[in-house]
Amino acid sequence: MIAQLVPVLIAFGANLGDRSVTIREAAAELGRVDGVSGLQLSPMRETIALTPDGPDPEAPRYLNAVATAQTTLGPHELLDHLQRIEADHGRARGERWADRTLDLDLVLFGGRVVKDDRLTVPHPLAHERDFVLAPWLALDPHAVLMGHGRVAELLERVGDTTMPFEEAP
Ligand code: A4P
Ligand code: MG
Repeated sequence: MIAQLVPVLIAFGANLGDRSVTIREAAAELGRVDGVSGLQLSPMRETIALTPDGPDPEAPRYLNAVATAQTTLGPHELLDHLQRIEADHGRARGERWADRTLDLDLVLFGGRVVKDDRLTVPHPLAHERDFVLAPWLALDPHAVLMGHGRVAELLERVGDTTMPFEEAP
C-alpha cells in the first residue's frame, strides 16, 4: 500500500537565544525526517510576546515563521519529532507561554480534527494570531485555515502587528 501524503502546517516561535538560526536549523531538521517531504519555510516575522496577560512589549521579542510540508507520518508521530527537535534546541518546559528557545506547534494536519490529551488540531488559536497568519500569508497568498476561511481576511480582521525581520549582514 502507498502511504498517503498529508499536507501539514507547522508554526515556529523563538524568543530566546539565536532565534533565526534556531528556526532555520529546526526547519532543516524537520525537512530531513523520514516521512516528511517538500518542507517550505516562510519568511520570519518579528513579533511582540503574547503572554497570558496580553501582549508584553518588555518581554524578549519573538521571531515567528511557519512551514508547509507533506507527511506520511501520523499526527502523534509528527508531534514526537517536533518535541524532539524542540528539546534538541534547549527548550525547557516551564510555565505556559513562558519565554522559550523554540516552540513548534502543529497547526494543521490535512483535514483531520484531533483532540486528545497530547494534541489539538487544528490549533485552536491560530485564527486569531497575527504571528501565525502573517508569515503564512507571505508563504501562500491563497492560504485557507480550515474552519475559519481565507488567511488574508483573518489577518485583516485581527490586524497585523508583526514586523519584518532583517537578518544581520
Ligand atoms: N499540544 C496540544 N496541541 C498541540 C499542537 N497542535 N501542537 C500539547 C503542538 N503541541 C500541542 O505545549 C504544551 C502541550 O501542548 C504539549 O505537551 C503538547 O502535547 P508546550 O509547547 O509545552 O507549551 P506552550 O507552548 O507554552 O503552551 P501552548 O498552549 O502550546 O502555547 P502556544 O499556543 O504554543 O503559545 N507570542 C508570540 N509573539 N509568538 C509566539 O510564537 N507563542 C506562545 C505559545 C505564547 N506567546 C507567543 C508565542
Ligand atoms: Mg507550543
